[in-house]
Amino acid sequence: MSAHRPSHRRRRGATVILAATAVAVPSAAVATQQAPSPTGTARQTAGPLDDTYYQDALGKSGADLKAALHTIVSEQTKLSYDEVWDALKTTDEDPADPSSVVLLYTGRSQSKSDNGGGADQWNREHVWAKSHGDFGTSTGPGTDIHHLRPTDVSVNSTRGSKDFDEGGGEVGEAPGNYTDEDSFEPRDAVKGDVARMILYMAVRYDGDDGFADLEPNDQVGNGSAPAIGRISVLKQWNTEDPPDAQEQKRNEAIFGIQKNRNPFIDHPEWVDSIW
Ligand SMILES: [Ca+2]
Ligand SMILES: [Ca+2]
Repeated sequence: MSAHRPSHRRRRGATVILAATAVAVPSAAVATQQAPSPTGTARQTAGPLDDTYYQDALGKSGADLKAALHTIVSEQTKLSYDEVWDALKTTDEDPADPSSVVLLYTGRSQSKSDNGGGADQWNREHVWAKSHGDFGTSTGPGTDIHHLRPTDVSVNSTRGSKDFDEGGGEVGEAPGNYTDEDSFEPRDAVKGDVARMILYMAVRYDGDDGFADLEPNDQVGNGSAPAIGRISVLKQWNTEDPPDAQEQKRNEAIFGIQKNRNPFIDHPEWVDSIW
């Protein structure tokens, strides 16, 4: 056993004592403890791993927060495109049926083994369309499972590389999803998930690792530019569809595989702090 093991920055024992004390103190004192911090606008809610994984990001806002998160999430294990198949079978497993995955846009539960190129099989959708920044499927953004999801092959094809915005005609094969010539609107239950995946990609990829600097903007029709729109709509979706238990569970599963997290699932309020 090492004699010089560094002490943890936060003492687990102290946290436990504080929690026990809070139960006993009068409610007025609790209210005082929970008053907003004087630093103001960046309202911070408690999230998992605040004392460890996120300790260098806490208390920051705007560009400083984005830079801190970039450093944190860039430390990761990277998968090959082939390894993505098996990873998605874990991260997107149907909680009601361990032999199936749940498809992103249709919400359909489908056998894990029914993947491939057939029109109604499932394949690997790049929510940040890979042509936006032209990163392909070599190890990097194209194999980052934070934004890779099982989807119906032909629905994936209908989404294509369109930017995200509201409006259009309903997608026949995927009710609740809408599309027109230049944009795609996912169903309500995954709107926030899509927003948080896109914004994770913007924070993770800053042009310092051989791939383009991915950033959102407020337009559609971005083509092959390393941009996805529209940020004003994504921000709205992040608010309307907050992270649920399933999305949080997926983030934990990815943390086990890639060893990095999507900060906006843990702290959705950071979206408005940065953008
Ligand atoms: Ca959701
Ligand atoms: Ca970026």
